[in-house]
Amino acid sequence: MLRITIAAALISGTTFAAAAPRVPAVDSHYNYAAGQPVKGKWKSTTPVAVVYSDKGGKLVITPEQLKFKRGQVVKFSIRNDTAVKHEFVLGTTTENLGHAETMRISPDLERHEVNGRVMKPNSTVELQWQFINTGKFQFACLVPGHAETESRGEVIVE
Ligand SMILES: [Cu+2]
Repeated sequence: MLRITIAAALISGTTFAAAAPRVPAVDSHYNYAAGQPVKGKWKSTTPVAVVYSDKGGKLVITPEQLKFKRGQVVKFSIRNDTAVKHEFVLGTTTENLGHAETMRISPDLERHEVNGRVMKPNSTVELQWQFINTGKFQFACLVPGHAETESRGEVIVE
């Protein structure tokens, strides 16, 4: 009797997994609430252009808000149209505040985080990313002095 119950539980478990949203397996190597970086060619990748520009000494990031669906793979193409170094880091507000604090303490530390890119002046970088979780996230520049003053972009995943 007990064996039958376990078998039934296993079958219903399988059915549930098949009905779950089609989100590819999360790589446990990464631990970002916003999702994970993905490499290579994907059947369906959404190209998204983000531009950092200088408007009279003030950094303007466009667009200010982006909306995606859970599971969506996005190829960000981020252009830094300014004369200074900036960063594009994807995360929750808490994650980005933590990274900003780390950079403030150790400004010379080279960042190896895979949820962002460092942009040299007048350059374009790319980041292919899959949004695994729903929620509100942000993209920000966490360079010391910038993190405190520059505007941030908002990402909503539904
Ligand atoms: Cu910046």
